[in-house]
Amino acid sequence: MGAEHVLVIGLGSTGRAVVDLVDRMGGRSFVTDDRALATSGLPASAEAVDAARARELLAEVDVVVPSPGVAREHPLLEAAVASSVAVRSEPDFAAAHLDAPLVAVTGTNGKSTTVSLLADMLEADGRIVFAGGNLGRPLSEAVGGHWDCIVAEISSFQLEWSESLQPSVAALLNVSADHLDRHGDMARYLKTKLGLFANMDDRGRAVFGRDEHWWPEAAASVRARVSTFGEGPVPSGGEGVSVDAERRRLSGSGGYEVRLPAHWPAAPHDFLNAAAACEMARLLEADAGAVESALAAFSPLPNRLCKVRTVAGVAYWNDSKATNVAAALSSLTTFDGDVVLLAGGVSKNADFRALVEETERIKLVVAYGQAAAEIEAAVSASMDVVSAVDLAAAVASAAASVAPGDTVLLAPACASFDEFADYGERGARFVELVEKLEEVR
Ligand code: UMA
Repeated sequence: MGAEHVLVIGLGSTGRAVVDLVDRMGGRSFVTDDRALATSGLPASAEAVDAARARELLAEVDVVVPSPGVAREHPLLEAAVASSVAVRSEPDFAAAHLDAPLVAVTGTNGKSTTVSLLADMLEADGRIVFAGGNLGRPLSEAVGGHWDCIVAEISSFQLEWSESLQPSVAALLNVSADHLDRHGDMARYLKTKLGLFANMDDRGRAVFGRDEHWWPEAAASVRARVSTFGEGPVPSGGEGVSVDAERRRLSGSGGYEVRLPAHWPAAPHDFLNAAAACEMARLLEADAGAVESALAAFSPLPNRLCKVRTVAGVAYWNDSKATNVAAALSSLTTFDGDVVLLAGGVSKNADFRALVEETERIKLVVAYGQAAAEIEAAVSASMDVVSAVDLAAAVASAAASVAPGDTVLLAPACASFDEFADYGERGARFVELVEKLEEVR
């Protein structure tokens, strides 16, 4: 790269990684944020600027890199587009400087677990792997390292300004209603996700969730060779892997057989995440024994359906990462019944009526936070609902309504921003509240 001049919008983990990369490349960056900037730790080549100066800089910079949380309607982005300044997502910007093969995973749910699993599988196979992207470490941090493979979780936000990503293997796991406040409707959301495959040719490998209705159409629209993962058998003439939940096995094309460990969690999405990672590992020619040992050693990521503790015969589970309705439903299927569901936060234009599918399992919904009234209106005709002002009140309300044998599940089906910085902070607060419960009972 020449000495590029870059305007970065947002100084979160993405913005910081970009200004550091520009610095390493000998370029100059300008960074602006709609909140008061904490600029400590910025390299000397980076300058914090206000919105007015950022707008003037559009005439000077080579490229604008927005943080993923910045919506398309942001005035600076609209101005950049109007003045034909190049806008690139951070993964695009970073990938242009990466020389290791890129394996990219997108989808509504299960991305982080699948990426972490795949990275573990490839490491068990002896490869040096950078695992990051939406998972936490921006791809810019991988530039300059010596990697055999980059495994990246790519969100729909990161695909919005992506034009040149060219993964050697890419997976779209599943698509269900999420982030519709940002993408408008399901068709646009799916189209954004499929953008991940746009630059792949027939040397690339595309992996799709076979139990998803859109996959045949998606398969027909990409140039990469397609394989699939899912619960039923691999379609004849096709390639992929199937889950045999009964025998706890994954059976892949070409006799690629992998046993799932006895402690592997039994929810359908857990098997599917393992199958997706296994199929990508198979395509990357990882040894099946290495895949098996990585599965045996894997422990679930924090805030993804973890049991916090049992208080007075009631089990409390934290699935703070269930930030949309499909993830909450998937979480619910893990339990046999008598679940007190804590759902709430910021709605993403989701249809909460889908929760009614699980009426049999749900004993009570505690709807809390900004979306409480919307959730209550959607489900109250079919099940018992109480509302609470925030998460603390929701936990207190759940604890007052339970009987021994019940399960209290935090699977909010919403974003957390009305009360917390992110789902991690929400999960940590839930754990804290549950830890204190015994004292107040
Ligand atoms: N900001 C503005 N104006 C805006 C929006 C944001 O100035 O209109 C500023 C904020 O004031 C803040 C900064 O931008 O200072 C934050 O940027 P960001 O929201 O893009 O967050 P990052 O810290 O850069 O983290 C992002 C991802 N966040 C989002 O997509 C919202 C992280 O994914 C990701 O781990 C990280 O990049 C590294 O790649 C989180 C996430 O919630 C986990 N992702 C969504 C999801 O998984 O559903 C997509």
